[in-house]
Parts: sequence; C-alpha cells; structure tokens
Amino acid sequence: MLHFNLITFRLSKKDLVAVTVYRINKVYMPEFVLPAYGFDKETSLMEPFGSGLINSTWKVTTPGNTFILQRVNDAVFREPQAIADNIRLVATYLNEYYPAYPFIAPLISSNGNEMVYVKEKGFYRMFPFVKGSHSKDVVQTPAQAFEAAVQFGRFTHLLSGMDATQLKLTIPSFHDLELRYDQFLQALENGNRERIRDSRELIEQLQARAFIVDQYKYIRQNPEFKLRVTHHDTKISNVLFDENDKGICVIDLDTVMPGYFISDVGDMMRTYLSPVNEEETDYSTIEVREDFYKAIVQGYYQEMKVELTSTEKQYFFYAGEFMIYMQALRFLTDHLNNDIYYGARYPGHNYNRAFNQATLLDALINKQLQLEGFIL
Ligand code: GN1
Ligand code: MG
Repeated sequence: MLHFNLITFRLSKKDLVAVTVYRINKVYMPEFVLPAYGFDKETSLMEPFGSGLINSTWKVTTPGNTFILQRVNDAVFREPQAIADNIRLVATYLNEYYPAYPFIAPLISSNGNEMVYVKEKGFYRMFPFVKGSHSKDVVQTPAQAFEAAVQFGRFTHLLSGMDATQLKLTIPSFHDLELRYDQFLQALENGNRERIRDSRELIEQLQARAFIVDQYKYIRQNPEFKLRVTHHDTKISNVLFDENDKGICVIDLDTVMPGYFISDVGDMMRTYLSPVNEEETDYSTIEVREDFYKAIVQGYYQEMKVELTSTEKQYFFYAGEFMIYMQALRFLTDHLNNDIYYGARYPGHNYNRAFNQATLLDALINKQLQLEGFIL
C-alpha cells in the first residue's frame, strides 16, 4: 500500500485513479486462499500463470513444492460445484479401472473440500504441479499434435465404460451450435448498431455458411452419434508433456461433459492446423497444414478407432468446420454485444478474432478433398 502511495502522490486525481487501477491489476494475487490449504503466506510465492480467457491461474511455490491455483469464473461456470462433482466422478472411475492413468486431482483443503469459496472473492482450487512436466502454448511439430490427439482420444476411450450422462452440464448447451447461431441472430437484433453496420460483410459470410448448423441438427437427432465423455477444450495448453515431449495426460477438466467427438477433434483442428492462433491479425499467415491434420487423425484414431461408429467417422472432417464456425460465431456475437463474454484488449479485438476464424474456416474448406484422403 505504502508503495503505490509514494509513486502516485504527485499526480493529479485523474492520473492517480489510472495508475492505481493499473497497479492493482498488475499485482493482484489471491494470497488469502493460501491458509485454506495450510500454506504459509510469508514463505509462499505466487505468480500469474497461463493464458486462458475465462479462468485466472497462478503458480504457487512453497518451500519444496509447486502448485497451480485457479479461480473459477462463476459468471461463466454458474455452478462451480458441478465442476468439482464431475472431476470426482471421473477420478473415481479412472482410479478403479485404470489406476495407472496419471489423473491430476485437485488438492483437498484443510476443511476437506476440492474447492474453496472465499466470500466476495470467488471459488478457488489448487492442483499439484507434476514434476518434470510442461505445457505448450503453441503446437510446433506434427509429433506434438499426434501426442495431444492421443491424449484426448485416450481420455474419452478410457471413460467409454462410464455413462457420460452422469456428468453435470457445467455450462449448459456449451457446444450447441444451434443455440450459438440463435445467439448470433439475437445479437444482430439487439447488439451495438454501429458494430453491426461495420461488420456487414463478415456477418453475411457467416450467414452463408449456416448449412454447418443444419448438419449439426442432423447429428443431434442421429442415434449413431454417441454422447461420450468429452473434454470440450482440446487446445495444446491443456495437455501435459514430459521431458521427451511425450504426452502424459490432459488437464483443465472444467468443461468435461457429455458431448460428441466432433467437439474435441474439431477444437484440435481449430487450434493445431494453422501456424498462427486466433489472435493473429496478419490473416495472410493463416493456413491449414496437411501434416498436422494427418497427425490429428492418426493420434485420435490410435485410441478411438474402435469406439467411433462408421457414421461418426464420416463426420471427421466436419468436426473442424463445426468448431471453427462456432468459434467465429462466438467471437463475432461477443463483438456485437460489446465484448461482454471474452473481454477485449482494444475495440475490435473480438471482430479480429472472428475474422481470423472465418479465414481459417475458408482455408479448411478449400482443402477438403486432400484432407478427407487422410481419414483412416
Ligand atoms: C475459452 O478460457 P479458455 O481460453 O480456456 C472458451 C473456449 C474457447 C476459447 C477460445 C468456457 O477458453 O470455449 O474455445 O476461450 N471457454 C469457455 O480461446 O467459454
Ligand atoms: Mg479452458
């Protein structure tokens, strides 16, 4: 406190507010959670960690150990307890049938809970940091894409004996493309008029691809598509790797729910195929790399070929269209709604993300023939 008084005291009142807000954002560390786990605030070091858009994450170093602390965004996950319940169900199943699977369970607090609620500060949980493991922000090689696809495929495969509908919906209708399309149409009705006008071309481009929604409606009523234990967030940073770059296990289980395989395969395509991610604004660098596509097919099929029905296999390519299209819709919807969901670092940020995803969707569709040749 004394620290920023000294820095700000010679500034005008307006500047003082600006500097103070900046400083608070910069140094915000939920150290008040530490005692709930029996950790000493004085000897524990806390630092921001990771790059997720929804939850906040910190690395906690105590004398002799490292942990990951997360605050669950309860504006998005309305019932944080449902996450803890799901994780417990999955952990219990794996522990019984596949005890060798390195499942990373949350620490139990001194009060015996998987999650700690601090009044007015929110829901927090702590995970052990697996020694010798690392995560990646970017997929650099097809071998890494293969490893990640094996891990996400293995997760669903190992849990195929569990009734997926036992799991709670931590975000109801999360990957319901029909609903996402309706939300987009609502934003066109009620959103920011100026933004709607300026986004006309992109809006029309996405409306012209609404057949992707019709295919989803068909999938949803087709019993050949199984509801499986699905991760729903298969970006590379949700896989732990060992020192030899072999996959260990998947992490970030907040959106583990009943779902279709197209969610997991599609989000891998969305995030591994292009050399640049959704933040890139030099759209000419967006492309679909065939060797990465092949790696996703091979890795996922290593685990899931025996599980998928022949109808599901016909929709392997569709998975990419489904997820990339949904993400383009979600970013554009948020832009039209003044960035209330994802937040934005500058005006137009979510428009750019949407444009990026629409460009990626075009690149994928342009390669459909070659890519379908890789499906085993
Ligand atoms: C969000 O928070 P993060 O980055 O793990 C979002 C995903 C999107 C992703 C896009 C709960 O994930 O669905 O694909 O942003 N998660 C939620 O970057 O909405
Ligand atoms: Mg996530």
